[in-house]
Amino acid sequence: MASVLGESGAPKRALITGITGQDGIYLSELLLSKGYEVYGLLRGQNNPKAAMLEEVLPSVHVIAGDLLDMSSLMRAMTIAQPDEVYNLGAVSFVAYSWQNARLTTDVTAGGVLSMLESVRLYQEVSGKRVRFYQASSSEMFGKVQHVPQTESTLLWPRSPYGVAKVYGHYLTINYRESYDMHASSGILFNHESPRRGVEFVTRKVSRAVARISLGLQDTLTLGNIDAERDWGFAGDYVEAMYLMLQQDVADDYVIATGETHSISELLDVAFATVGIDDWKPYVQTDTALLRPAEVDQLIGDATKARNAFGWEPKVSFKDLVEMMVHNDLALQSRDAGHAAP
Ligand code: NAP
Ligand code: F7E
Repeated sequence: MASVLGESGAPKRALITGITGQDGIYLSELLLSKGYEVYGLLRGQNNPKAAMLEEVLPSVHVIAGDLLDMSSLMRAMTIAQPDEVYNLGAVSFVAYSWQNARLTTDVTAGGVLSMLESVRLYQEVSGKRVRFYQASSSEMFGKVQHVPQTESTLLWPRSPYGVAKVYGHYLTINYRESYDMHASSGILFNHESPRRGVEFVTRKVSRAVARISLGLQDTLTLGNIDAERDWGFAGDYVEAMYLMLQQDVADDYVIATGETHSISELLDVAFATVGIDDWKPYVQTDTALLRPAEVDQLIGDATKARNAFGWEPKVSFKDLVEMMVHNDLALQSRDAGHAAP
C-alpha cells in the first residue's frame, strides 16, 4: 500500500501512548497498513508486554517513557518527530480508580497536561504542526443528563476515572482554543474485542463462558448485571480516531453505536454462543463487585461523526460477543491442551 505522506513529503509519523493496550494495538495496525511510521511509548524498565509488542507489532518503534514523567514525553516527541499524536495511555479500569484515585488522577488527568505541553513545546522548537488526539470517554457522562448523549450533553462523572477524563477533555479543548493547536477529543463509548483486558465485564464474561463450556470453571461472579452500555467493536473505533485527525479543523466527536444492552443481555448472547440457553445456574452476584457510584445506562449519538467523516460502526453487538467467545474458546482450548469445539 502507498504511504500517506506528511508535511515533509516523507511517510507520516505517529506517536501513540498506551500502545500496549487494546486500542493501541488496533490503531497501530491501522496506521501501519496506511504506511505510517509508528512510534509507541512503553513504560517500565521491564514491562511484561514488551515481548507481546515485539511479536504482534515488530515494525513499531518502541520508545521508553511514562505519562508520569514529562521529560520522557518530550524525549519521545524529539525521537518520533510525529505528525500525529494519539494519547491513549491511561489508568482505564473504572473500579480500580476508586482504589487508586491519586494514581488515576496523575496518569489519566495529569498525563494529558504533560502530553499537551510536550506537543506544544515541540511545535515551538521544531516549527512543525502536530495533530493531537485525546481518548475521552463516555464515563464523563456518568449520571446522564440527556438521552442519548451527544457532544453537548452536560458532563456528570461518577468515578475518579470519569473526573480525570473530564479534566483531560476540557484541557484538550483549552489547548486548541489557547494555542490554536489541532487537538481533537474522541468521546468514545465502550468498545471491546478479543484483545480487551480480562478485568472488563465483556471479556470477563466471554472468558468465563468459554471456560464453563470446556469444563474448566463452574461459575461466574459478577456485580451489577442491570447496568447498560453502548458496546461497539474496538477495530471500528480506532478508525474514528484516525479519521478525526484527518479533518482540516480539530473538533470533538461522540463515537457510539446508538444501541444499549444490559449485562444480562450480554450473558444471554455469550452463553447462547456455547449452546447454553439458561445461564442462571452458572452466574452469581456479589455485592463486593458493586461500585461506590454506578453509571446505570449509556447510549451515544454519533451523528456528528457520521456527518463530518462518514463514520459508522460495522460490527453488531451479537457479532462482537460471539467473536469474543469464539476467541476465548480457542485460547482456553489451546491452554488446556485440547482442540477447540
Ligand atoms: P487499556 O487496554 O487499559 O490500555 C491502557 C494503556 O495505557 C496501556 O498501554 C498501559 O500500559 C498505558 N498506561 C497506563 N499507565 C501508563 C503510564 N503511567 N504511562 C504510560 N502509559 C500508561 O485501555 P484501552 O481500552 O486500550 O483504551 C485506550 C484509551 O481510551 C484509554 O485512555 C481509555 O481510558 C480510553 N477509553 C477506552 C474506552 C474503551 O471502552 N476501551 C472507552 C473510552 C475511552 P501498560 O500496558 O504498560 O499498563
Ligand atoms: O463495566 C458492570 C459495571 O468495567 C461495565 C472502560 O474501558 O468503558 C469502560 O468502563 C459495566 C459497569 O467498563 C462486573 O458495574 C457488573 O456498569 O466493563 P466495565 P466501564 O466501567 O463501562 C468506559 C467507556 C471507559 O472509558 C473505561 O476506560 O459492567 N459490571 N459486574 C462489571 N464490570 C466489571 N468490570 N466486572 C464485573 O464483574
